[in-house]
Amino acid sequence: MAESHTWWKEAVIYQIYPRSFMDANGDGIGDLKGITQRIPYLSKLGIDVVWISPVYASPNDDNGYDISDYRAIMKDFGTMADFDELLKVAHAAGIKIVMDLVVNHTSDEHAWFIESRSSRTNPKRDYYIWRDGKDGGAPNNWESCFSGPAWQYDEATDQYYLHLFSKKQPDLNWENPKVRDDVYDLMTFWCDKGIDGFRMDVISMISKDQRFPDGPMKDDGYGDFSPYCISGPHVHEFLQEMNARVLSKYDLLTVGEAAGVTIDEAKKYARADGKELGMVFEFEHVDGGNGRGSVIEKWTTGKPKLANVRAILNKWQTELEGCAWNSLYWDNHDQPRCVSMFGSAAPEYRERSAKMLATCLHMMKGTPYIYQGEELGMTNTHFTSIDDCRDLEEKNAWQQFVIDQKRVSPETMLACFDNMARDNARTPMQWDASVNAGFTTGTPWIAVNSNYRDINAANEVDDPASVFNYYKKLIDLRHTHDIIVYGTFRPLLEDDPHVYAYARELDGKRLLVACNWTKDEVPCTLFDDVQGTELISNYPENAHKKSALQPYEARVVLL
Ligand code: TEU
Ligand code: CA
Repeated sequence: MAESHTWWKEAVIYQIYPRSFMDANGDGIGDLKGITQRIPYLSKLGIDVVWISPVYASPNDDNGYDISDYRAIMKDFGTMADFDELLKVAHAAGIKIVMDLVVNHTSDEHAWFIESRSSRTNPKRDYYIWRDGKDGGAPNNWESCFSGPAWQYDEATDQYYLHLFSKKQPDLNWENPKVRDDVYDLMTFWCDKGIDGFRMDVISMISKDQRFPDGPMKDDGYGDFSPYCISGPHVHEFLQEMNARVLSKYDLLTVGEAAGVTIDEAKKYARADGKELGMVFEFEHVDGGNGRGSVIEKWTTGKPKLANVRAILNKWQTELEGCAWNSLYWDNHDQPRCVSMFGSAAPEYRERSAKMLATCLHMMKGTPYIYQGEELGMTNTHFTSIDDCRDLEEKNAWQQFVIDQKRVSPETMLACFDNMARDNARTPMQWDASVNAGFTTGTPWIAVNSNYRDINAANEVDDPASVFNYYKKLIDLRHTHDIIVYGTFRPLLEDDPHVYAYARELDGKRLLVACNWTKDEVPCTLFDDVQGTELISNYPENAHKKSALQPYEARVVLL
């Protein structure tokens, strides 16, 4: 099937974590008015779409991924009028707005759950997943993503409810058609307001194996739910129904966050005929398979290996070709900063490696996502104690592995947090060198990264050699060269220990891309004797060396 051309395949998406982006009222928490103030900055960068992490009413157990009212704006972030103003200003600037749809679960403070837990006979009881205990304990051995059992005992009705995330995030029962009707209604509410799409939180988990069997034992003594909750028996039926009932009625970008998704499943979620979603976020290149090793569970001080990352991304590039559309990302609000994880945050290499990583990703086939601050080369922060942490994933892991199980020393756990805690991505956006990096005039809800005086937007926006303007140029290139959007992907140098190289081909044109993933000069003859136009590099064109790539050098040549 010839590849269909559409706006969201040609777009570059910018993710905003509203709590940490810009605080307009001085309470130390980012808000909608703050985002509106920064639309000119986003226009200058040249992005096409903003994906905003959840802004709905929430008690913030998981910073908004625990929603208590889908039709109201979280008080911390402002009002519905503020949202309407942001949508208007963004659209006037030619920027589309994509909302974060979190419907695998709600907050336990949502009206549906308050009714559901009130009695076994309440009409909303089956909006959630309630089961009797077994052998005096939970219905099965599953562990939640945030440590501890995935079942919470509720004394009032002597049953357990399922929560694959925190106990304040009870899973919705998607088997119940009334739940699906209510979800489609709330989606329609936002589509009718004029939004331009949805990022769908853990959408691969909405269909569970209704037998709820024990999962394979993990090394922390709990069972793994993923064989029974990821890409479950009815997930595609539900998404095709969602598409028919809502998505197909609007011109939307849809991207499913699909933890655990395989290539074969991705071809169903992001099928080319558009009957489910537009694309998915796969996790393979940011999970343990990327060669980073493990101290315990996801936690490690290790770094990914080029061979692993390349094999994973090349597989996704080549195997989805013509069948489904890729999303492209290094960073988001759940991941450490890419320059720290995949590149080098060392002062002598930070900018070069940030530009190299950006080149490596943005010249691939798929829709690229830029996470707030990635375009500045922002880095991981440093945790001196658990008190520096705000994220419940970190706090719960600390309690489980350091305090309760004593399996990891405090020093090692803090080193793991430095390497990969989600809070690394959630420190305030660094706007300038003023107090709190210009993010707030109040006390920020989470500490600003101490390097904000050196790394901030004010230092970069007018500097043609900055990471910001490198990202801007990559975005411009994608907007002007169809080969970058629609060209086929062909791996090159697949066994090279240092260089990630590939070609893109379209209508007889060829794009050569090569990226040195190391801090050393390495041999590379890819560009020797080729006649072409250099589209971008993180080294001056007159500084290239024959048959070599310099530390973290990236080159893109159009033949
Ligand atoms: O993340 C789902 C998810 O898979 C994460 O648990 C991720 O694997 C983990 O954070 C990596 O350490 C989504 C949201 O992006 C995340 O912020 C929420 O906490 C989670 O769902 C629950 O809504
Ligand atoms: Ca605020």
